[in-house]
Amino acid sequence: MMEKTNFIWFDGKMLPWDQAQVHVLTHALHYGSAVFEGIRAYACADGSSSVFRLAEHSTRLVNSAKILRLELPYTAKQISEAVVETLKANKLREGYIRPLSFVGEGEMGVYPGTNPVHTIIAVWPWGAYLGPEALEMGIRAKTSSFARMHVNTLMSKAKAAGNYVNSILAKVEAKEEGYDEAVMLDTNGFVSEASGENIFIVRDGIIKTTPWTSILGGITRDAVMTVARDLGYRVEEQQFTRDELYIADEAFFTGTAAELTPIREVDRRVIGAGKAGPVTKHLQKEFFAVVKGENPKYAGWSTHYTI
Ligand code: PPE
Repeated sequence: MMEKTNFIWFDGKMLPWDQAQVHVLTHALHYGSAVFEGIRAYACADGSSSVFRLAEHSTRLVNSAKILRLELPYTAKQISEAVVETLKANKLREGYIRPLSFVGEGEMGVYPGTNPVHTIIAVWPWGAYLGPEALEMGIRAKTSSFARMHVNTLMSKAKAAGNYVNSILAKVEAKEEGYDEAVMLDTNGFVSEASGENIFIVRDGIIKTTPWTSILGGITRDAVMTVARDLGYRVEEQQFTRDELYIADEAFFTGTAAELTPIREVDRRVIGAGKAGPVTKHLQKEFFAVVKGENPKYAGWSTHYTI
């Protein structure tokens, strides 16, 4: 069970957690007509907290709504302000933030018509997404029998609720077969992303990640590419196949929830040495320093608040 906090921001009001409810005929519940974000706040050494790349997450929410033609009555700046307000109201120093904008009740039927669009922001403590040992030991992944959506099937650049049925299919299959996560291929057969993470490989010192095609444009992906390039690594956004993944020296997932999680095995092929490799470890160390606001070079990525 998730750990509850006290308040959920609901259309501009701070409601007690248990009162933030909707009707069963909410359009989004039937048709997946919602867009959301996942953001993390980290406790910093100086006693403050830092929300990682808040502006980019709020902008992506606004863009997701635009792609779905949802009328969002807030600007990215207003969403960012509401996020900080919700963290403060809950006195949460560190945790996960989930803004969600969804089509409410009114008309039934696929066409959302003039149904109202509601927005909520919930926050709660959330530890390592793929288990406490994953960040250290790496995880075991399986190539999914489900392909990631074709670029004209669902809009992968929108973080839309409906897109996640594809993720659920892949994740459930992987877990039931004893793996931690699913690696999904695109409809051309190239590696796309995981159910809730982007994917990177390292081979002969070169870092490679999927181009911005069938994937969600991960904000962690962007941060890791930037930090890696600044550290002097060569980073390429290029298609690669599952067998290139099998013979990679290192592989890892990135995501707000998963952070930077090493992959130690794919389809029963051990990746590299079967544990976090040197490049992965280096990037992981830098990444955690950056998200905790410890690297002044990336101060612009931190929105600080104090409880
Ligand atoms: N791809 C997918 C499909 C995805 O859901 C995420 C985030 C990413 C890539 C990485 O994006 P970013 O967080 O901007 O680096 N997945 C979110 C939801 C996970 C969940 O189970 O819920 C997340 O990590 O917050």
